[in-house]
Amino acid sequence: MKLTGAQILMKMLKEEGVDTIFGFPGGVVIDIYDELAKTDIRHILVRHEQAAVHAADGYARASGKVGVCLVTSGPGATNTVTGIASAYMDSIPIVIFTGQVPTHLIGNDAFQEVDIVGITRPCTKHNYLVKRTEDLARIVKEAFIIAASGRPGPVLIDLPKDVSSTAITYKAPQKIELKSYKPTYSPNMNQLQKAVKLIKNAKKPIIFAGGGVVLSRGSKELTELAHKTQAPVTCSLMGLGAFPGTDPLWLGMIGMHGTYRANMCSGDCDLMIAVGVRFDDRVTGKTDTFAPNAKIVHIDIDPTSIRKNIPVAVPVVGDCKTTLGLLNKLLDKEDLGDLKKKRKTWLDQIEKWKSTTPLAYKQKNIIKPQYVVEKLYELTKGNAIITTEVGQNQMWAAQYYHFNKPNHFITSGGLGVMGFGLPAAIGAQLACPKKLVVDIAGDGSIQMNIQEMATAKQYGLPVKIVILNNQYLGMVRQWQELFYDKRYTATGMEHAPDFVKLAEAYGALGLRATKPEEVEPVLIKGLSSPRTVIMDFAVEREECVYPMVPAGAPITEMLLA
Ligand SMILES: Cc1ncc(C[n+]2csc(CCOP(=O)(O)OP(=O)(O)O)c2C)c(N)n1
Repeated sequence: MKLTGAQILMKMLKEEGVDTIFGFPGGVVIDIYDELAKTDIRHILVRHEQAAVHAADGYARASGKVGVCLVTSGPGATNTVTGIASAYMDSIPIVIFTGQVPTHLIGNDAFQEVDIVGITRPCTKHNYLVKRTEDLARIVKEAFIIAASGRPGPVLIDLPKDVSSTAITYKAPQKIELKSYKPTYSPNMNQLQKAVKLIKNAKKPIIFAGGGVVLSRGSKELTELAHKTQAPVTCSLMGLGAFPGTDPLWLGMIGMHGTYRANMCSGDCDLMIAVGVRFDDRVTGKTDTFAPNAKIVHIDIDPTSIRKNIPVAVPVVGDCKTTLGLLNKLLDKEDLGDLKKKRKTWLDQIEKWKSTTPLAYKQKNIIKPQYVVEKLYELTKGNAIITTEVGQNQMWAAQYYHFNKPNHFITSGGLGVMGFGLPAAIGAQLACPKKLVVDIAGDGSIQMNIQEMATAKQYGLPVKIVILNNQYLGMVRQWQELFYDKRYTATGMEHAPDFVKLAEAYGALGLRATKPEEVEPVLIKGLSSPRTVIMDFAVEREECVYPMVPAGAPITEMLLA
């Protein structure tokens, strides 16, 4: 059977079960688009290639499948880089297809040629330049395996035009053998036994969970471990939802904008069971003062992330879900004693921290951003998928919307990309058409990919955008207020569009609240609409996110208000 590269690509995508591709066409991918149109794979035409990757990212996180994008060479390819770097840092499985100039022109500075494989080498899990049509089927298979297995991540495949258009006799690829790539899923049991011993002896344990728990679908096992050991749980930003935010053992988020009690616990605990985390500097603060009294057990599928930033007593390499399951089984065989009694002093101490310094704000005559997020939580009963932009809006979403389930909080954690939330919401909404999907946004960030309103409208996606409009690049302004004597340089955002009119211009619904009493009615109206909606909330301009750990300080030294 003779097939062109483009036809082989479609065959492989179908075999991988791909049903949705986010993309933007161009000259060197016309052959591929022509074949794509003959399949039942849904193509979502975004308005900017960065958004294609964020949308694939949101789709992957909400669905648990691999997200896929397709863009052209040169500018199309370079426009994807921010999205790829974000997915890489957050370990999100996506496969990005970029067009490339014909093989004989590569290296000639041909029209719209860039070395995208070179450019993305440091921010992809793996990438390929396909030089022969004969290699394409195998490479696509490998790419999907690499993206989704072990520690997931983005894989890029660069497709020269002649590779897509040349017809060859198709042979199905042999069984894929990736010789130097063998992720370790099952942990070393001796290491786990050491963890059990530490758990038995601990007086003041905590569990610190991250995005790895969400990615491995290990929430149930994590919750079981916490209940079994009566160890309170904190999460990184990426881990939110891995443990129920309404559980009595929940401490709140840890780190720069973590809760007082979570940060104090990390300073005081004698055992930290860290699962699927990478000890990012936004979590640890000053590393040599992080968890100074604790023995740390670190469970992670990626051996290179263990001991990278923080010394660890017991390293355990393995899939989080599998490892937590085995740990729970080992603990079932142990006599852990009367844990309620054993933990009393520790849990009492935490209760004291919790009640003396809770997250708090006072809603007076100007809308507080925290109030908007809390109302959103109340009205949605925590059932919405929340995406965020980056900045204060992201932190208030993390602090005031309580996540009880995994895969419901989608945020650019590692790279912190403004402009992530709207395209990610589009991806999540396509993955979960029946769910309510809300992008919590800042007025600055939303303007970075606002053009995706057209995409949402084109595909009839009822995504909701909640703009916490402080007319500032708020998070940077906060740093200027606290550490630069209020010199607000380049952070004023007074010259914004009228977001209500902008929504209307895109054919969406626009709503605005300027007074506290308007918050609830606007949310009710916006959330119940079947349309794409922007809700613009004029919030207190100089509100700050607290607690806050100044960059590089120990995380127990927080500014509280
Ligand atoms: C693409 C990009 N550029 C710059 C930054 C730096 N940055 C981080 S937060 C922030 C302010 C965001 O402002 P806004 O979206 O209005 O949200 P707010 O903090 O006011 O909620 C900026 C500029 C970034 N994270 N991403």
